Formats: sequence, structure tokens, C-alpha cells
Amino acid sequence: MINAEQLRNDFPILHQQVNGRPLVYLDNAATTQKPLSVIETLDHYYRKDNSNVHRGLHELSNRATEAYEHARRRTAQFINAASADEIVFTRGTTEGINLVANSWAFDNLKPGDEILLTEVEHHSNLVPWQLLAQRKGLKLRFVPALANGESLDLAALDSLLAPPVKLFAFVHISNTLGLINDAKQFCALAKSRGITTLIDAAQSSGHRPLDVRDLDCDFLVFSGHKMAGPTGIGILYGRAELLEKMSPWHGGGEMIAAANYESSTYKPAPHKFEAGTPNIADAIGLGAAMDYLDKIGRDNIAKHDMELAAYAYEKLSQLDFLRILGPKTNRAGLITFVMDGVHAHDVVEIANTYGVALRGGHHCNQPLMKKLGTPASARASFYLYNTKTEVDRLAEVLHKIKEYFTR
Ligand code: C6P
Repeated sequence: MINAEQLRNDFPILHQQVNGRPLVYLDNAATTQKPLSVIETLDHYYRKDNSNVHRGLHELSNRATEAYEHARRRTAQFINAASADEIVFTRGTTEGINLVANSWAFDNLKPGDEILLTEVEHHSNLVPWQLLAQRKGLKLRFVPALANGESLDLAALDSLLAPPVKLFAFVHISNTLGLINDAKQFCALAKSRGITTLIDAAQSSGHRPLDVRDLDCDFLVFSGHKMAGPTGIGILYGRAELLEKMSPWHGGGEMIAAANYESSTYKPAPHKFEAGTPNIADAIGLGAAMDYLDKIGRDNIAKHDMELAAYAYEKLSQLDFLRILGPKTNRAGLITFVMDGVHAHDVVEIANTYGVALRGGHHCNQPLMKKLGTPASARASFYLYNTKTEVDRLAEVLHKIKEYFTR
């Protein structure tokens, strides 16, 4: 099991006071903090190896290229992809989804085709499909969320997963509800009906084991910064047969085999999707984050997250002035709530005066918030360095906030 108190020593940022109190960082679904090993990897890269990749014939360029390609192989191993050629470096989850929309989906979907999403998607797994639907005459359909966001309507999913749906793109773990979708079952069902799948793993990649061959998905995307890695780097996994046939999305240097004035030919995947100088340092930093997480064990991280979430649910459900959104059990490491008569932004601002970092707003889930009948909510999200004592602090602070507003 995880010793969170001990792991906190790996995260220098946690050891500070905010507004005169020890920082309680509970905004991990937005971005996690970075361990020393990641910070030192970035520092080492810029001090010793910094150079451009894939072009130089000099020592530093060779080192940078080797470290960058090592990070790609490390990622393949991290998610059990069949080959490093199935790993495309992106800026993050959002860019990965836009790449699939503008390449695979643009090329393969025709007017009248449908894309199935769910009602709990983050805007980054909604807006790219809306943009594409407008350009191509496609229709979007949605698997409904059941009352209070406790689950998806699985019976509806079964009937919606049928022609003319060509793509099912869904979130693995909801960033607002803590709802965990059975991604393996969803992919199996889609595959049995000839439907391509994309998993948004932004909230799961650093929190539990991920095995793309076991999930049997076609595409999977995630962001480095939500899993102890740097910002500005993310991963698109694509099944080799699909990536090989896909057109490039961005054009430029690095991705061509040969260029002429009229037309060009492209390198094979994944390089044809990485136009321009890539984010070399942060890809290498992401590899270091994967090493860090695997040293702890992603099974252990998942258990720790879920234990904290269950503890927080139990504590916060005793506060009769809160409405908690999402499932009662089997909840991923976050808890989102609405306080009677107090706007979520006020909750977050006052919590900050006690050193507690929460997130408030619509969490880039505006349609879901509207469906749940609230414009905004406050969220506490956990990671491997959070403790039950911090959850206790959160509960105390919520009490104080309620008292303040009822005075
Ligand atoms: N959610 C949150 O506070 P990017 O910004 O590309 O790294 O990740 C986008 C994204 C996609 N899917 C899910 C499920 C997500 O949670 C996020 C990011 C953050 O909840 C920022 S809005």
C-alpha cells in the first residue's frame, strides 16, 4: 500500500504555506504536482543534452533523439501497446482528440454518419466532434447520464451502439463525477458492431493500470500533466492499421519523406503526425513520470485514490448542506459537490484562504452541469500524496464556509 506521508517528500511544491496554512492541494484532476525525479530529468536534459531531434548528426542531437525515442518506447510499454510506432506525441488529450477528428474521422466519415458520445464528456471530447459534424454533415448522439450522474444509461448505450454510428468516443473516468466507465466492455460491444472506439483516458492514465490490448480500443488519449509529468505533452495511441492509413493533420518539417513544390510524401506513423520540432524535453519528462508511477505501482495508486474518495464521500455526505454529484460507490479519486445557497466560486475562494486548493465552476462539462441542474460545483480531487488528514481539513473548512454564509 501507499505511504502518502512518505511520498510527499518527493514533491517539493507540497511543502509550503498558503495564506499562512500548510497547503492542501486537492486540484489534481486539473493538474498533478511533479516529483523531484521528473524535475531533475528536465533539468538534466536542458543542462546536458538539449538539441533538436531526428536531424543532427552531432552528439547532443543523437542523445536528444535517443532520449525522445526512448520515451516513446517507454510509453508503449506503459500502456502495453504492440509497438512504439503506435505512440504519437501530442500536446495533450485535447490535441489527440482533435488529431483523430481531423484525420481518421475526416477521411472515413461521410454525411449521415453518426458519432456516439456520452453526456458526461469533457468539452475536449465534445467540441472537436461538433466542429467536424458541421463540416461533414454528421450527427452526434449521446448516451444519457442517469439521475445525479450516478451512472450512464447502459440499456440506452446498447441500443445506441448501432449503424449509422461509426465512432464511439467516451471518457474512461469522468473528471466531474468520478464515474468509472467499463471501457473494456464498451469497446467489446462497439467492436462486435463494427464501430471504432476512442477512449479519453485523461483522468485514468496516471491513476490505474492501462492496457490498450486488453481494452481492445482503437484510439486512446491522455495528458502528461495529469499523471505527475510536465504540461504540454500528451499521447495519442492508435492501432497500427489505423495510423498507417491516416492522413497527416499538421504539415511541416520532420514529418516528410520527400518534399517537392507541388506535393510531398510523408514518413510512416507516428512521425507523419509530429510536424515541426516536438516537445522533446517534456516527452522525456513524461517517461520519467511513468518510471515514478510504476515504482509505486499503479494498482496501489488506484487503491489509494479510491480509498480517499470513499473516505471523502463518507465524511462529506454527513454534511447536510452539501449535494454530492456522481456515484455513491466505486468512485474514482475525486468528489464534486454543491453547497446549499453558496456559489462554488465562493466555496473555492474561501477554501483558498485556509490553504485548501479546490476547483470550482463547470469543469469543462457545461452541458452535464446544466443537466444536473446546477451551473457550477466545487471539486476536490486526490492523488498519491494526499492523506485522510487532508480530507478532514477539507471537511472542517467546508463547515466554516457554511457557518460564514449562515451568520
Ligand atoms: N480536465 C479538469 O480540471 P488537456 O487540457 O488536454 O490536458 O485535458 C483535457 C481533458 C480531457 N478529458 C478529461 C476527462 C479531462 O478531465 C480533461 C482536463 C481538467 O478537470 C481541466 S478542464
